[in-house]
Amino acid sequence: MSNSEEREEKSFDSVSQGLIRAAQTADIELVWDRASAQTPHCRFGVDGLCCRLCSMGPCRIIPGRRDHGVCGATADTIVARNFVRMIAGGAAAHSDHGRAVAINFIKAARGEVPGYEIKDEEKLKKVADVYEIETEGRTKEEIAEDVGNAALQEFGQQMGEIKFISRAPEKRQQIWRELGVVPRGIDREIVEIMHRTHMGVDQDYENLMLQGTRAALADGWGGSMIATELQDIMFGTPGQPWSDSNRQALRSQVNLGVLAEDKVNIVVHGHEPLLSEMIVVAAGDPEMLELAEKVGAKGINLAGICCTANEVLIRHGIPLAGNFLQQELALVTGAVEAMVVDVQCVMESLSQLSECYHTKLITTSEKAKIPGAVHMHFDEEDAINSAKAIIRTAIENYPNRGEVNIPEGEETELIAGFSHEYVNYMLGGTFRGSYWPLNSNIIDGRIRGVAGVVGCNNACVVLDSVHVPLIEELIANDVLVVQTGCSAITAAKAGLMQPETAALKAGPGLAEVCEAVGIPPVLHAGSCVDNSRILIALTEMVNVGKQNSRLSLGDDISDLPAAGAAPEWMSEKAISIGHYFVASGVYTVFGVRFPTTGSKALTDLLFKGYENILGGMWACEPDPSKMAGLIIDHIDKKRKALGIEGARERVLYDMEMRRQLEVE
Ligand code: SF4
Ligand code: MSK
Repeated sequence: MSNSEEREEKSFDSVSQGLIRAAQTADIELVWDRASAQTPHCRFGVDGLCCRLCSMGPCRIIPGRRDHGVCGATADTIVARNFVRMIAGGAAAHSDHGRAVAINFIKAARGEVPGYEIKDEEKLKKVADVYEIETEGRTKEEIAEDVGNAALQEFGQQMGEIKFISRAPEKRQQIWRELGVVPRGIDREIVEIMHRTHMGVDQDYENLMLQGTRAALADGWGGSMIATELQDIMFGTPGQPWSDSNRQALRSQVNLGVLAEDKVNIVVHGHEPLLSEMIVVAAGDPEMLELAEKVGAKGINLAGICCTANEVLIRHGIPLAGNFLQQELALVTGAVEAMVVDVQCVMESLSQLSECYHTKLITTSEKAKIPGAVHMHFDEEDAINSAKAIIRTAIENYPNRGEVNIPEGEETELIAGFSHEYVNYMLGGTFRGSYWPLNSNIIDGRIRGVAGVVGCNNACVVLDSVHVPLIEELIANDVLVVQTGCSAITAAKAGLMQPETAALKAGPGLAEVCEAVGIPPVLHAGSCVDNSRILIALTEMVNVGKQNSRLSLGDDISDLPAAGAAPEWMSEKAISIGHYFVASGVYTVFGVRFPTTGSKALTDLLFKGYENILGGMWACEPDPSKMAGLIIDHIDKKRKALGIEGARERVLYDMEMRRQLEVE
């Protein structure tokens, strides 16, 4: 195989293939080249069997030959410590995001950050209710300040329980309390992992996992949920923004073809929407547009990468340039005047790559600087002017543009913005918004079950090659798919987020429901922190059954015919998300590989034992069709337990079916 064919094999998405070829012609190194240079990966690292927690090590376990580290630590201890440290890393990232949002939220309520406001009063009151904050006779700003303070104090809380735990089904809360894994405070659980995994502390893998579980719950039902809820109140809940007349999902476009040849292209990348929201506002400012015209551009074109992209998509319809592995390819188009990054999932390679093009790589967070990038501090207290300064830098860079290679006409349509509130509204209507039609359609078998398919891309697997076939097979088998993160961007690129997809690719039952309601069979719910929306949606499905026993799907999330997947995961955040889903009672399948293979005892606990303890459990399966099979089998098992099974064959979504669809 030629070098060129090898590189094409790195992407399932043809737009990316073209740009990978362009980079190769220009002799430019990309993520796939570095991945290839790193293989074969160190086996100790892959299996989680390497410990470098003290300077008597690093210690590596070779089963049967070298079973202990210098201190006597076993494979089970070493693998568990590494795994829970991954949870701590992921939970810290999401939660620090949530903290930044909470601080800004308080300032917005006090009127200290011009440009930010309290938009969604309905949601504010709901969240205030959870925090037991008085709302009667108070202004939205007064309520918001109390909500912000209540949320912020949960990061440093030392005792008691974080409040959003009370939103989970009662049975779930009881399981957590009996196990002693209810988070006391968000930061406390993360710090305790770092303490317990220090040399010579917690050396019992099951006990380590209890703390891993508590920290993961502090992420999903804590930091991530705070980020989602407060962002919605400040920026508007997707699909249900601050006005009944404006309830709608947003149409947009996806893939690198959204870059414009005749406009100043600014790509926002990272995770926190505090800055990108202001960039959206400033990009429409007449002063900025006039400036763009002066340098010969026909306007300013915003697009996003990764979860910052998802945030501005679901609230403003800003197009998605691409997912995680496409960040370098955006620069390879030669058409990006500025790539503006905040935190998380930003590759350091962008700095070297930007030297090959005219693109200015602009870091904006004090927490995330990159040598070689231009740092323009984003000051929330002067947000609009900070955003304008960044946009001005991009505009001034437009005349420096050289040859461009935009894959024009290659963008795909999508609709997005399926927050839990919008799904509620779509299913039940304005006056009786409810999940009851969803439960009803599951009970009568039109919808087989629900799967949350989320997570990253990973340079160790062909870009998008696991996400797309998995999702296609799930919907062909009447499984409604809800998505976040880079996986959502992948499905959008494959055209799966268009309402027409239901008739073309979904099974007959799911297609009928989607056509009746007017939704695609694959719903874009937002960014990584918005996985908390899926927790609330699952809880709502349980609650519907409490209101009407004929619509019951059990007493707990673990009773639902539902599952989760991260087919091409790569980050610590994905592990934290996966574990809070498992701890919430969800069967969760990861692709690529799993970082606990060095310990049979720990892997058995996660993959089997947890079913009896937590109701949810992990699985790992790199093959998309086998992964779909695991998810569908699990959904069928839950349907059977609920007494709502019905004979149905699994549709195997093979290449022939895919070819036929393409011909049609
Ligand atoms: Fe080795 Fe134990 Fe030190 Fe880890 S903590 S590096 S296993 S001696
Ligand atoms: S951005 S964590 S690569 S989903 Fe949320 Fe994508 Fe994974 Fe980052």
